[in-house]
Amino acid sequence: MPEVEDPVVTLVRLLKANMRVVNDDQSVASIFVSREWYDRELLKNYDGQVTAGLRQPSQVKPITLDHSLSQRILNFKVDCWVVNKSTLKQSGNRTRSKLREEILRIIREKRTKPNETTYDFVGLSPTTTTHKAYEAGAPGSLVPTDAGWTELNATEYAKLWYSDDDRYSKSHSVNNEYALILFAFKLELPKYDPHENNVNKIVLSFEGYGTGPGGNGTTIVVWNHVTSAWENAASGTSGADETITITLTSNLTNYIDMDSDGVGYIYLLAGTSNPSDGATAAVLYCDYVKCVLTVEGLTHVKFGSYRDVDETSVKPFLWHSEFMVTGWMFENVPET
Ligand SMILES: [Ca+2]
Repeated sequence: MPEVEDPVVTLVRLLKANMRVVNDDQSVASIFVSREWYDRELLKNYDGQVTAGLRQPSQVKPITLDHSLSQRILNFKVDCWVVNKSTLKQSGNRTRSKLREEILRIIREKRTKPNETTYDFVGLSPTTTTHKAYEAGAPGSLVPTDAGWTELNATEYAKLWYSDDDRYSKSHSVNNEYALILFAFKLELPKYDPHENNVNKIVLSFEGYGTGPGGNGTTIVVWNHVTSAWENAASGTSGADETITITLTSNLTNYIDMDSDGVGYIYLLAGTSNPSDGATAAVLYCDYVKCVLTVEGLTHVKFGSYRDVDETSVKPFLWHSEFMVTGWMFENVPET
């Protein structure tokens, strides 16, 4: 059974993963999202800071007569801060307005899935240090650490950013060998609270298709680092875009490979279902790929009140808004 994740960790991840504040010059504002507390030093390097914590009483409410099923109601406080400074692309007050709207948007849009995080390749390139993509041609599946993998270049990465029918393709024409793509998803983990044990569902989706002399088809598999094997194969037989999905709900830690720094990786391998015959190539096309993780615990969030609490008696001005956010989770606890 997965462990219940600290709800503050879940809320911080939700805000962090979805935060998109765009400056007036179209650049993306740098927003630091963390647990409490506010750190004025941090604002020298960031355009804004957002914190979340449980600073009000929370409660456990029985749902059934015997109290076995209960609802835990969590009263969060979320704060955002911006200071006026010369490096801001717009006034501090304007950045704060955008940040306030962004927090309102995220909580409302994700109200029934605050515990779900989508990892995809949007904006990534060989120079980024999150998820990675590699290609190879081989007689069978290669392990994630195989020396035969070549990382995609920047142009190729960009083709994975969106589901937009702009596809990366790997063509391979060695007899009896397959075209392969490896995706390494790097999970967002809080430094002191790795959530490997909190994950209760992993859904991997590959959008694309494969062709070969023996017919169309794509096969995807996920890496089990305990058995050192590719498992849970799913496949499609289309010669045009289709989405192939692997859904995992048990033994999940076997598929989250933690490195020595406590960072978790999930590896997905996609390949043509048929090899090349040496004359006609096996070609694998990928339009978009994603990994969706769900954690145990917080399942709903909604807004209470919010207000601005600026500090204009100090220089530089500190633009500050605070939000009351209610979250809840359901728990089934047997009597002992
Ligand atoms: Ca694409």
